[in-house]
Amino acid sequence: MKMAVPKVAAINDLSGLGKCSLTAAIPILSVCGVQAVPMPTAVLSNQTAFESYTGIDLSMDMPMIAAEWKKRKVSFDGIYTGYLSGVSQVEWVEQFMQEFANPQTKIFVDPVLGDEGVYYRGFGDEMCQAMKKLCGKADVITPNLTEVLFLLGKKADLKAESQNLEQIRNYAKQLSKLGPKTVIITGVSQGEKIWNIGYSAKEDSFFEVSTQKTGEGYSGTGDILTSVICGCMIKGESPQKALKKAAAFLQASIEEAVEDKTDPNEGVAFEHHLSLLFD
Ligand code: PXL
Repeated sequence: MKMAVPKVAAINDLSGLGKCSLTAAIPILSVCGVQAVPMPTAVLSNQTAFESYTGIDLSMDMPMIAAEWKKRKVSFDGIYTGYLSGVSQVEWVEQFMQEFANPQTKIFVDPVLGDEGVYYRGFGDEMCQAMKKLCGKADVITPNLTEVLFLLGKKADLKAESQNLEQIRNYAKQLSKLGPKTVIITGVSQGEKIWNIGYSAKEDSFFEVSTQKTGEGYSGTGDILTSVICGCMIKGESPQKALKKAAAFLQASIEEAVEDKTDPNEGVAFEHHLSLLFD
């Protein structure tokens, strides 16, 4: 008999255009054989890097959704958080974890704060401090290098920092001291390569995957990477194997977007490569 379909609460925004957050998480978790139970934090016309957007914040609705889930006695195999709209949502998510996580629940926090050395629109130091606390509740965190530097209170000088992989390994280890057993620093650009650098606190060991750099930065690539890692680890795969699969899937999707000359704000062609992840 097949094992029951595991459930993951996916706490993230729903953006119409940009193939990020929930529009990446839901199909990827499904193809991994995991049920995404979405808790939308906001509904947006498109992700915020386009020249304009419109959105509705769902902070007022999230507690009501959670209350209904409570009535249904839902049990989650995983809780996966991504883009949160502000400090109060981060604090609410902490409470949600307290209420819905059991000892078996794996918690994935993608501490979405910024990229390319700068904060995303509307975020700053206060959001960073809240996110740092949330990372303390996680089993796995997947910051990009900008987020690593913000979380460690360092100047986000990406050009200088991305050159020193030994230093980045050290940062991964430092971040694990906040609480997470696994830290994966994603998308470190160095010359012709993109590095993803993992650290496992339990084994005190590092694991890394590098891919060939193609094209510029595309929307949603971090969300795609974390979603694959989440889906694979919920199915019992090791962080090492999950990262390998995620990087290969992402590379294939990016290569197609480059070939198609896709607007980076639109995201990558992951739909054509989902078979790489088939459960
Ligand atoms: O991919 C991260 C992300 C998620 N959600 C929204 C965003 C972004 C990055 O810009 O704007 C709404």
